[in-house]
Amino acid sequence: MNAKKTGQKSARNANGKQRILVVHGPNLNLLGSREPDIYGLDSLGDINASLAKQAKAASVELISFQSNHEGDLVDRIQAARNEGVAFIILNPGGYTHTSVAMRDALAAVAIPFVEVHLSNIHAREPFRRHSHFSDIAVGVICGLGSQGYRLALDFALNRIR
Ligand code: CA2
Repeated sequence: MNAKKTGQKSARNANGKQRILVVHGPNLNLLGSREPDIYGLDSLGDINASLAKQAKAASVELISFQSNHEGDLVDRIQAARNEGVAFIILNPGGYTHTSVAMRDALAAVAIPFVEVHLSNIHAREPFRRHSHFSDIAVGVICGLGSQGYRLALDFALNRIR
Protein backbone atom coordinates (compact mmCIF):
# COMPACT_ATOMS: atom_id res chain seq x y z
CA MET A 1 0.00 0.00 0.00
CA ASN A 2 1.39 3.43 -0.84
CA ALA A 3 1.74 6.44 1.50
CA LYS A 4 -1.39 8.10 0.06
CA LYS A 5 -3.58 5.10 0.89
CA THR A 6 -2.21 4.61 4.44
CA GLY A 7 -2.43 8.34 5.24
CA GLN A 8 1.30 8.42 5.94
CA LYS A 9 3.19 11.54 4.92
CA SER A 10 6.35 11.30 2.88
CA ALA A 11 9.49 10.36 4.82
CA ARG A 12 10.85 13.82 3.94
CA ASN A 13 9.73 17.26 5.10
CA ALA A 14 8.89 20.20 2.82
CA ASN A 15 12.61 20.93 2.44
CA GLY A 16 13.27 17.38 1.29
CA LYS A 17 14.89 16.43 4.60
CA GLN A 18 14.38 13.14 6.41
CA ARG A 19 13.06 13.25 9.96
CA ILE A 20 14.34 11.67 13.16
CA LEU A 21 12.38 11.87 16.42
CA VAL A 22 14.03 11.86 19.87
CA VAL A 23 11.66 10.95 22.70
CA HIS A 24 12.59 11.57 26.33
CA GLY A 25 10.44 10.11 29.08
CA PRO A 26 9.54 11.27 32.59
CA ASN A 27 11.89 13.27 34.80
CA LEU A 28 14.52 13.67 32.09
CA ASN A 29 13.60 17.39 32.11
CA LEU A 30 15.47 17.45 35.46
CA LEU A 31 18.80 16.44 33.93
CA GLY A 32 21.77 18.49 35.02
CA SER A 33 20.08 19.73 38.17
CA ARG A 34 20.15 16.62 40.40
CA GLU A 35 21.89 13.24 40.67
CA PRO A 36 24.77 14.23 38.33
CA ASP A 37 26.75 11.22 39.59
CA ILE A 38 24.18 8.95 37.91
CA TYR A 39 22.92 11.02 34.99
CA GLY A 40 25.76 13.44 34.27
CA LEU A 41 26.02 17.21 34.16
CA ASP A 42 24.37 17.90 30.80
CA SER A 43 20.87 19.35 30.85
CA LEU A 44 18.20 18.08 28.47
CA GLY A 45 18.62 21.35 26.57
CA ASP A 46 22.35 20.66 26.18
CA ILE A 47 21.64 17.16 24.86
CA ASN A 48 18.97 18.33 22.43
CA ALA A 49 21.17 21.19 21.18
CA SER A 50 24.06 18.83 20.55
CA LEU A 51 21.79 16.39 18.66
CA ALA A 52 20.25 19.24 16.64
CA LYS A 53 23.73 20.35 15.56
CA GLN A 54 24.69 16.80 14.57
CA ALA A 55 21.45 16.37 12.58
CA LYS A 56 21.82 19.76 10.87
CA ALA A 57 25.31 18.84 9.70
CA ALA A 58 23.76 15.76 8.09
CA SER A 59 20.86 17.77 6.59
CA VAL A 60 18.30 15.82 8.61
CA GLU A 61 15.38 17.32 10.56
CA LEU A 62 15.48 16.45 14.27
CA ILE A 63 12.37 16.64 16.44
CA SER A 64 12.90 16.42 20.22
CA PHE A 65 10.04 15.70 22.60
CA GLN A 66 9.93 15.21 26.38
CA SER A 67 6.94 14.44 28.55
CA ASN A 68 6.24 13.25 32.07
CA HIS A 69 2.93 11.77 30.92
CA GLU A 70 2.58 8.30 29.45
CA GLY A 71 -0.42 9.13 27.23
CA ASP A 72 1.38 12.13 25.72
CA LEU A 73 4.36 9.92 24.91
CA VAL A 74 2.05 7.37 23.27
CA ASP A 75 0.37 10.17 21.26
CA ARG A 76 3.77 11.49 20.11
CA ILE A 77 4.90 8.06 18.96
CA GLN A 78 1.62 7.51 17.09
CA ALA A 79 1.92 10.92 15.40
CA ALA A 80 5.40 10.03 14.16
CA ARG A 81 3.94 7.55 11.69
CA ASN A 82 1.83 10.20 9.97
CA GLU A 83 4.80 12.56 9.91
CA GLY A 84 6.93 10.07 8.04
CA VAL A 85 9.52 9.88 10.81
CA ALA A 86 12.24 7.53 9.57
CA PHE A 87 13.84 6.67 12.91
CA ILE A 88 13.22 7.16 16.65
CA ILE A 89 15.75 7.55 19.46
CA LEU A 90 14.01 6.73 22.73
CA ASN A 91 14.86 7.10 26.38
CA PRO A 92 11.63 5.99 28.06
CA GLY A 93 12.94 7.00 31.51
CA GLY A 94 11.12 5.20 34.32
CA TYR A 95 8.52 3.95 31.81
CA THR A 96 11.27 1.66 30.49
CA HIS A 97 10.34 -0.75 33.23
CA THR A 98 6.55 -0.36 33.23
CA SER A 99 5.01 0.87 29.99
CA VAL A 100 3.24 -1.73 27.90
CA ALA A 101 1.33 1.17 26.28
CA MET A 102 4.48 2.83 24.90
CA ARG A 103 5.80 -0.52 23.73
CA ASP A 104 2.49 -1.20 21.92
CA ALA A 105 2.66 2.24 20.25
CA LEU A 106 6.18 1.57 18.95
CA ALA A 107 5.17 -1.86 17.69
CA ALA A 108 2.11 -0.32 15.99
CA VAL A 109 3.97 2.44 14.15
CA ALA A 110 6.74 0.00 13.17
CA ILE A 111 9.36 2.78 13.04
CA PRO A 112 12.85 1.45 13.83
CA PHE A 113 14.23 2.79 17.10
CA VAL A 114 17.26 2.70 19.35
CA GLU A 115 16.71 2.64 23.13
CA VAL A 116 19.09 4.89 25.06
CA HIS A 117 19.80 5.10 28.78
CA LEU A 118 22.23 7.50 30.36
CA SER A 119 22.98 5.11 33.21
CA ASN A 120 23.85 1.44 33.04
CA ILE A 121 20.46 0.03 34.03
CA HIS A 122 22.03 -3.42 34.51
CA ALA A 123 24.35 -2.16 37.24
CA ARG A 124 21.58 -0.57 39.33
CA GLU A 125 18.54 -1.83 41.26
CA PRO A 126 17.12 -5.17 40.06
CA PHE A 127 13.82 -3.55 38.95
CA ARG A 128 15.73 -1.50 36.35
CA ARG A 129 17.19 -4.57 34.63
CA HIS A 130 14.07 -5.34 32.63
CA SER A 131 13.02 -3.13 29.74
CA HIS A 132 9.71 -3.43 27.89
CA PHE A 133 11.46 -2.06 24.78
CA SER A 134 14.79 -3.79 24.28
CA ASP A 135 13.49 -6.86 22.44
CA ILE A 136 11.76 -4.76 19.77
CA ALA A 137 14.52 -2.11 19.50
CA VAL A 138 17.10 -2.20 16.72
CA GLY A 139 19.66 -1.79 19.49
CA VAL A 140 20.22 -0.54 23.03
CA ILE A 141 22.84 1.89 24.36
CA CYS A 142 23.18 2.28 28.11
CA GLY A 143 25.69 3.59 30.61
CA LEU A 144 27.49 5.96 28.24
CA GLY A 145 25.85 9.14 29.53
CA SER A 146 24.80 11.81 27.06
CA GLN A 147 27.27 10.43 24.51
CA GLY A 148 24.85 7.52 24.11
CA TYR A 149 22.36 9.82 22.37
CA ARG A 150 24.99 11.05 19.92
CA LEU A 151 26.08 7.50 19.15
CA ALA A 152 22.44 6.53 18.59
CA LEU A 153 21.96 9.49 16.24
CA ASP A 154 25.14 8.60 14.35
CA PHE A 155 23.71 5.09 13.89
CA ALA A 156 20.30 6.44 12.82
CA LEU A 157 21.87 8.81 10.28
CA ASN A 158 23.75 5.93 8.70
CA ARG A 159 20.71 3.69 8.82
CA ILE A 160 18.31 6.05 7.02
CA ARG A 161 20.72 6.93 4.21
O1 CA2 B 1 19.50 5.89 32.68
C1 CA2 B 1 18.50 6.36 32.11
O2 CA2 B 1 18.56 7.09 31.12
C2 CA2 B 1 17.11 6.05 32.69
O3 CA2 B 1 16.22 5.86 31.59
C3 CA2 B 1 16.72 7.26 33.50
C4 CA2 B 1 15.40 7.08 34.26
C5 CA2 B 1 15.41 5.79 35.06
O4 CA2 B 1 14.14 5.58 35.67
C6 CA2 B 1 15.75 4.60 34.19
O5 CA2 B 1 15.77 3.44 35.01
C7 CA2 B 1 17.09 4.78 33.52
C8 CA2 B 1 15.18 8.23 35.24
C9 CA2 B 1 15.31 9.58 34.68
C10 CA2 B 1 15.32 10.55 35.83
O6 CA2 B 1 16.18 11.59 35.51
C11 CA2 B 1 16.56 12.40 36.51
C12 CA2 B 1 17.48 13.36 36.18
C13 CA2 B 1 17.93 14.21 37.16
C14 CA2 B 1 17.44 14.14 38.44
C15 CA2 B 1 16.51 13.19 38.76
C16 CA2 B 1 16.06 12.33 37.79
